[in-house]
Amino acid sequence: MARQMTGPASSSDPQDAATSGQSSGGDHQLILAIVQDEDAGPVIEALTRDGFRATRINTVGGFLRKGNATILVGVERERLHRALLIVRDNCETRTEYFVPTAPGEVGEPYPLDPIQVQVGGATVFVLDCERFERL
Ligand code: 2BA
Repeated sequence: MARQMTGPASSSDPQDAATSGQSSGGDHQLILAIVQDEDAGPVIEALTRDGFRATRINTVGGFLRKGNATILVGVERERLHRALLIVRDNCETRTEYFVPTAPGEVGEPYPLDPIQVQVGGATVFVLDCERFERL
């Protein structure tokens, strides 16, 4: 049976709500924060210390092709601001270099001058959570 973590039961599926009364809907949001590898540990630690639950997924940035981390945090709407502050306070801006390449006349592409890019603090998406359950 589904366990409700917080808040009143309010499912988007009336049948589910009637049978279990255990799902919770529009009072939650999902933070999807893409952070640099070095910052992921401190962000997760600070979030959990403050009572948030978080999941880290190891990801790779499309531009630099360098490992980063995507952190998922399901939060009650009234705690969203606090969670975002924690993410912000634990992420740094760093300088990285991207080496573009040009096609070679024969065989391998050859490297051009490195381009400097500023990475981070964090890239954050906040999504309304239609439904949230712990089963
Ligand atoms: P990457 O795609 O590896 O991008 C690393 C950094 O390279 C970016 O830092 C930005 O400064 C630069 N960059 C990215 N795409 C570029 C482009 N087309 N032209 C010139 N410079 C470019 P951030 O903006 O801080 O992004 C850090 C990481 O966050 C990204 O790693 C990517 O994994 C993610 N990200 C950023 N914006 C996103 C978006 N709109 N959708 C999905 N993921 C995103």
